[in-house]
Formats: sequence, C-alpha cells, structure tokens
Amino acid sequence: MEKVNLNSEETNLQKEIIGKISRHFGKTLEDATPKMVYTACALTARDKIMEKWAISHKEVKNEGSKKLYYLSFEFLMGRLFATNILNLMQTETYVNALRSLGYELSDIVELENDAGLGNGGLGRLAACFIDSLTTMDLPAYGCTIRYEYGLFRQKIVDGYQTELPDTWLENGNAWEIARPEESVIVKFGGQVYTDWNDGHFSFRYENAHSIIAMPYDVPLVGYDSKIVNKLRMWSAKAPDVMNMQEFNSGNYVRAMEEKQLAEVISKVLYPEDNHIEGKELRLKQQYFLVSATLQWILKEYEDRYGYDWKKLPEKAVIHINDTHPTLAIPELMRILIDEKGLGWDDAWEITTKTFAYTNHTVMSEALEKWPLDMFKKILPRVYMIVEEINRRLMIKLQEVYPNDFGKHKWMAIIADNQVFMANLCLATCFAINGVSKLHTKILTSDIFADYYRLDKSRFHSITNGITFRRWICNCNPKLAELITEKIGKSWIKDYKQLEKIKKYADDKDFQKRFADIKHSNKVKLAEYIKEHNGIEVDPDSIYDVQAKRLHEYKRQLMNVLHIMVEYNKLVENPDMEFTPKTYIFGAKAAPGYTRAKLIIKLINTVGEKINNDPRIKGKIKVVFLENYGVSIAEKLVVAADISEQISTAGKEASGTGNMKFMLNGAVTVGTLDGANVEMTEQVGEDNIYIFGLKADEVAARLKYNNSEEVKTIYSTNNALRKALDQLISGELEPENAHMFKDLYQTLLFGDYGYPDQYMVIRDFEDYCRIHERAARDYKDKKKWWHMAIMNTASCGYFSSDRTIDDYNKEIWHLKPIK
Ligand code: 26W
Repeated sequence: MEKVNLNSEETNLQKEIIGKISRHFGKTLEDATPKMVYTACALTARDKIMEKWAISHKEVKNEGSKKLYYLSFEFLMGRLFATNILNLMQTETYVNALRSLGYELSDIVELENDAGLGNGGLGRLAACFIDSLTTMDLPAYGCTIRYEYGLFRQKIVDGYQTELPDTWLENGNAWEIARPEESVIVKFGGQVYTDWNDGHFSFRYENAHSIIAMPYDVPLVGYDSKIVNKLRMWSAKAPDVMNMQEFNSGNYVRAMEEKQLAEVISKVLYPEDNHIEGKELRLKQQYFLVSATLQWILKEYEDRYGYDWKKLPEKAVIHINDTHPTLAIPELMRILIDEKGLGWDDAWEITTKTFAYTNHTVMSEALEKWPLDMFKKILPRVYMIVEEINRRLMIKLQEVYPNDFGKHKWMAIIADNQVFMANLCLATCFAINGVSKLHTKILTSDIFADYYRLDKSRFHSITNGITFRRWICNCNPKLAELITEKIGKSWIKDYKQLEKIKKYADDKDFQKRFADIKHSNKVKLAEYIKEHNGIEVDPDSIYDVQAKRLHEYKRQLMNVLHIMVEYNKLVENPDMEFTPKTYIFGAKAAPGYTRAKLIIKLINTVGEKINNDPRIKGKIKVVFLENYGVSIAEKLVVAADISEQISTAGKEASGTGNMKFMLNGAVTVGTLDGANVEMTEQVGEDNIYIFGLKADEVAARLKYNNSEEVKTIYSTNNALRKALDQLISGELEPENAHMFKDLYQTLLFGDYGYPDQYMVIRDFEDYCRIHERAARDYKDKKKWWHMAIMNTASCGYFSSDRTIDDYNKEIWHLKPIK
C-alpha cells in the first residue's frame, strides 16, 4: 500500500471500500481483482446516494410537487461511477482513498461497462436531460426498458463490421435496485367483450396473455444538488402461475419455453436508428413499457391524491420521446375508462392535458406506422380506443377542412390499413416540439404543417443541449480546472458564465495552456489508438474527427472521398505543402443497413492503403475506432481539432455531438443543418467552417431529377472523378474490384434514377475548399487557438440546463424542490 496522507473523510472511505470487498466478495484487498475494487467503490458511492435518496423522496412527497415522467425507449447513460462521484463532489476523496490502496481512479473507472441502452442522439439526449433535471432540483423520473443486451458491440474483422451481443450486465450492475414488490401485470392479445351493467358499458378481456413487468431503479444525483431522481427500468418476467400449470402437468421444458418467450420482451434493444421495421416484438416492447409505466404513475397519484383524476395534469406531465412511447396515450384512456370508471370526455380531457411530444427526425423511413392487423391482434382493447380517437378526429377535420379528403387522410391516425403514431401524438398532445430552430421550421412548414395550422399555440422549438458535467468536467478535467481558475466554478451550474472566458481568447498565456491541454489529450488518444488499432499517429497532426451513427445522410462517404482526393494529390506530389492530418472515425451501422456497412468497409480499406503507403511519408493517417459509444466519445471530443458535422442540410434534426466537440475547443467543419445553424450564430461565422447547400437549396434539388448537374460535376471535377473511379477500378481491393460498386452507383446513378440523394457530389467542391482553408488556418497558431477558445466560450447556450429551463418554462411547469 502506498503511503498517502489521508484526511478523515478519505480514511473512512478507504475503510468502507475494504469493507465492501470483504462483505460483497469475501475477499481481502490483496486477493481482490481490480473489477472487484471497482464494484466495491461503486457500492460505497451508491450508499451515499441512498442516504440522500431517502430524504429527497420524503421532500417530494411532502411538497406534493408536480412530477415529470420522461418516457423513452433509449437512455444512453454510459458509465455512472465517475459522474456520480463528480456530482457528489467526491472525486478528490476517491482519488486519494484509492491511491492509498494502490489504485488509480482513472484506471478503476475504465472497468465499468457502459450502460448502452440506446442507439444515438435521442438516447444520449435523454441521459443529459435527466442529469440537468436533477442538478436543477426538478422532480423527474426517466422510464425505460431494462434491456438485457444494449446496443450491439461492434467488432471490425477484415475491415467489416460484425456484431456481438452487449453483455453489459455480466458482472452485475452496482447502480440498480430491484423492486419486485412494485411489479405490475401487462396483458397482450386475447378478446375483448363489452358488457352492459347498470346503465354503463364495461369491458372484459379474455384469454389475454399476462406478463409481469418488474422495475429496477437507478438513483440519480445531480451536480451539487439536493434531490435524487431515478431512472426506472422495466424488465419482463413470466408469471409463475402460467409456468406452474405446465410444470404440474409434467411439462417442465414447455414451462421453461414459455418463460423465455415472455422474457424475450426486454431481451434486446432494437439497433435501427432512423429506420423502422414493423416487428411484432417491437410493438410488444412499446406496449410493455407504457402500460407498466402508466400503471405505476396512476398508483403513485392515487396513493397520494385519491380518485380526483381531473387533477392529474396538475401533478404529472408525461413526455413522449419521439413516437416510440405513443401507446401511452390510448393506455391512459384505457385505464381511466375501463379501470377507473371515467367517461370518454373526462378521460380525453385529462389525457390531452397530460402528454407532451418531441419529434427527433424528419427522415420518412423513421416515421412509425404499424400494420392494422398486427396492432389489433396484439392490443385489441387499445386498438378500439385508437379507432375511437380517430373517428372523433375525422369529424373535427371535416368541420375545419370540409371535404379536403387528401388532407384528412394525411392527418389521420388510421389510414391505408396502418396506424400512424406521429398523428396520434399530434392529435392529442398539449405540446409538440422540434429540437432546433431549423428542425422546428421544417416540421411546421412541411411534415406537420396541417396540424400546425390547426393550432399554432401547441408548437415549440427547443434546441437540444448537453450536460457540462459529463462533457467537460468529467471527460476533460484539466480544461474544466483552467476555466474555473479564471472565472470561478459557478459556470458548471450556470452556463451563462462560460462566455466570460471570451476575454482570454487572445491572451498568450491562456492560449498556451489551452493548447497544452489539447495536446496532452491528443497524446492520450494516440496511445489508445496505438493499443487498439496498432496505428502510430502524430499528436502534432490535425485530428479531424467524425463520430456518430453511420448513415448516408451524415455523409461519412463524402469525408472518405475527400481523404482519397488528398491522398491522390500527395502521391502525385509528395513534397507539396501539406499539414499532416489524422482522420478518425467512430460509427456503428444498423446491422441490416448494407450500404452503411459497406461505407465502414471503405473507410477501413482506404485507411489500410493510406496508412501503409511509404510515398506519402505518414502525412495522412486514417483510423476507424471500433465500438463507438459514450465512453469512446469522451476520449474523442477532448482530443479533436476539427469536428465533422457534415450532414445534408435539412436532414439532421439537431445533432448533439456537434456541441460536445465545440465545448472542448474543436472547430466545426459543417453544413447549415440542425443546431449547426445556431452554433454559427453563437460562435460567429469567423470561428466555424460552414460550407455546402442550404436546406431549401437541397429541398429544391430533391424535387426534380437533377442528373445533369451530377454528370457535369463528374466530368469537370478531375480530382473527384478520380476518387469515384477508384471505387470501381480495383485499385482499392484488387481481389474484388466490384466491392464498392454500389457506392459508385448510388452517387452517380441513384437507386430510383435519382443520383446523389444526399448531395455528396454537389457539395464536394465546397467541402474541399473549406478543408484547405482550415488546414491553412491551423498553421497560424494565434488564430487557431483564438477560434478554439471562442468555441468553448460560446457554448453556454448548448448546456442542457438551458434546454431543460426552456422545456420547463414552456411545457412542464415543474417547481424546484426546496
Ligand atoms: C423506430 C426506429 C427509430 C429509432 C430511433 C427511429 C428514430 C430514432 C431516433 C429518432 C433517431 C435519433 O436518435 N434522432 C436524433 O435525435 C437527436 C436528439 O434530438 C438529434 O440531435 C439528432 O439530430 C437526431 O438524428
């Protein structure tokens, strides 16, 4: 054991950790594995949170506060230990206590598995929100499914993505507390019968299939805050009675099979992002989450306020995170009518005052619709309610838009034998919002325009944000310290303070310290890359990073084509003026998205060729980091010089990765898409590299077939033509010259005769131009660090504390707990 002078708090912690190792694992410190030490530490932190929790719970109950229930199919929490002790203001204490035991905190935190219960932006946003809510002392619960397997683990084999199960629970989960006593039953299928008793209709379900929903709670602490909120994760269990019948009749194996069939509901997260497949199991997952959550919400309400259901909207607001939890709407109607005995009109009034909905994408492939037959079969009673909501909606639409049947159909919840979930939200919710100014504009002028005209007051624009606690304090502690040294620590909770560091943007000493921090983060990332990819990269080169889900609209393909162009130039002229660059990618593709997977293969093939070509003397390196997720993002955002935010304008609803890079002093190369537009407003045009077509210009081009424009560019831009031709020339993969033909084909000829759907070719020249400018600027150190510092300093607006403040003022109206 290292000799370290500990204060009394640290000594106590040291004892607690040793105690946990002994009681939890039956080991001494000497025999414990590092993973055991991690778990022991996590359990000590959990104890501290639990003590706060008991008090907080009482306060919330006593004050009778309104609560937010944030329903989301995804909560991409990442690791919790480091942020929890940060929020408890205990990081130093843990550093010292662990050091005295012979461990470094920075090594121990790496042993925690990421809670990867999400695909991308929408899931991470939910996690940032819950941190801000708690920090701001607002009573809120996150509600989701406890997937046994989160988003798949990505392994690159021969340059191809392969998928492995994400076994995040394999070593147990120190943060969750099972609450079997709060389990509820969720029913699927069967038949519905209507009875007429005492002048009232009542509904009887027969032969329904019951599944138990059991909650696990993860307590959540905010930064230096009073309250503890929680993330409630529901897990599916087979009811014992069902198994016992089979079991008693001697059919043990059958009983076990049924158990597995029931439990499959919470087995795995669907890995599709911005694309839906109408799978029965997914519909079951959706109903499972919302039914369990609503039963719980109503029980909490009833226990505290009794049967006065009209007051429900004063005490609870339920937020629907994209359409995935939309079934909560008919489920609330069902419970109020069938179980609490309310009439339709009363139930509808309560329901329309309780739900708010956020849209997160305008990609048409992602708008959820369910086949009617499937819906009816799995949710017969819920279907009856949806049908009635739709019938009443149609009557209303006929009044407002008489005989405009095209419009009626477009706005209907049920049409063409399908149920349209977004329309169910639009017909019901008291608040609807987009996630950036541009996105909201597109919603209100295009896909939701008819609903917008009906009632403008329900629509809001609330720009996304990120939590500073994770995305700078925790992942870039040296930068956080530097900021605190200059302006005090209030900026961590008060985002408006951050702009105070603008005045240091040209300060020589500050620039140097800012640059040194970036450099040391780059060295660390270089070590990680060496260890995981076996590639040597130069920390003095420009780190140019694109890290996000792989999707055609995000245009990783444009990035690779540009790298090929630079490489070709260097091969022709190895001594040309060139700032060395390291291009870094992190991206998971949906397992069924063949083209996205091919782009991953292309990145790796191009990387292999460039990294091993002695002619260019190591001036370009290309790195694909495997298994991109929250923890890898934390390493990337702190080390990037350039952040690639290059989606086709009009397609990225907001983006939040863009904000994480900005906060840590990377300069953005980006289109005027999503929140990039507002980033430009905040940081100023001189401190961001904007290029490419604007959203309305893209929309105009998508209206008609523009193959002439594409052909002209192909024939006149020699560098681009060369790179495109290399996709099919066999230069990249001599054994299989056709490997990348699909990419060539889609860019130049298109899938349905529409080439270049995502404007890769049309934006290419401008993209190259902006890159040349950025590389030139990078050499001018004074200018570069001015830009970088301005990015950090202008990021206050993108704190999720601001976002939550907006939601609260405009939609939720929660009061902070005193
Ligand atoms: C049903 C399949 C499915 C799954 C996930 C469809 C759609 C999604 C999400 C809506 C995709 C998503 O994560 N959208 C992202 O949400 C972020 C948070 O608002 C935005 O910043 C991103 O721009 C948006 O792509």
